[in-house]
Amino acid sequence: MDYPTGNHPESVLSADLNGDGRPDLVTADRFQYELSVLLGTGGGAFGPVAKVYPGPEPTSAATADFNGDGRADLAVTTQGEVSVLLGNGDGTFAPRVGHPVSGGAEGSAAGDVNGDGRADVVISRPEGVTVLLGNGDGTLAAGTDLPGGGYSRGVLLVDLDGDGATDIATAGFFTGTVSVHKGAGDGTFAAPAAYPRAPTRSTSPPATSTPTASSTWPPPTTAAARSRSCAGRRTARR
Ligand SMILES: [Ca+2]
Ligand SMILES: [Ca+2]
Ligand SMILES: [Ca+2]
Repeated sequence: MDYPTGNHPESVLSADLNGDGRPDLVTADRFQYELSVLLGTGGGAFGPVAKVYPGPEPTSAATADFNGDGRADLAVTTQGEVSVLLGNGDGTFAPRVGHPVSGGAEGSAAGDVNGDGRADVVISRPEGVTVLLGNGDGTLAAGTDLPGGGYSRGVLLVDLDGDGATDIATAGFFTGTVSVHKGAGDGTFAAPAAYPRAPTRSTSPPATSTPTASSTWPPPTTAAARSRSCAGRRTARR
């Protein structure tokens, strides 16, 4: 069963937006500049799609209760901002409130990274991640930028080392690595460690901030590489 969304939905999340106990779906439709909200009707089916404006070029959304009213809210990465849309509890949302961030905003995750019981947001950017602590009233404090991630898109908040503090894991789009920022439990994070530990490719982010033809993978085989390969086979025969 297919349900329509807007153009180029880049991500999807599930939450119970209207409190009926049935999971609902939200897609971030990047080039339609909207979210598609589908309320679950039971049995895995969904009602008509509703559109919500989250700001330009939404790429991802995360859900938490950012103002503590028991209703699910959304944090959406848009062009240079994190938009918070407070849920009305019926599947609709109050108008967005934008929180500027430096650089692009790609992936997003919500959780409590400093243990104050208020939901926070962590987003991935082309050159790192940004932590935006929740104020508990639906607003977010100014972001703290952290290095690492390698043009990450995917970002997770999870306690990876079992110390009770939330850590950050990001997937490096260009580096072929997963980066782990271990959390101290107070909203601060250690310098990132990239895995695998001895990457064969550069861990530096690309010089350009947007994907270009040079990011094509796999790279075209060069004449020099073919020559080396042939030389290796000749050596092996001798
Ligand atoms: Ca629901
Ligand atoms: Ca709420
Ligand atoms: Ca918090």
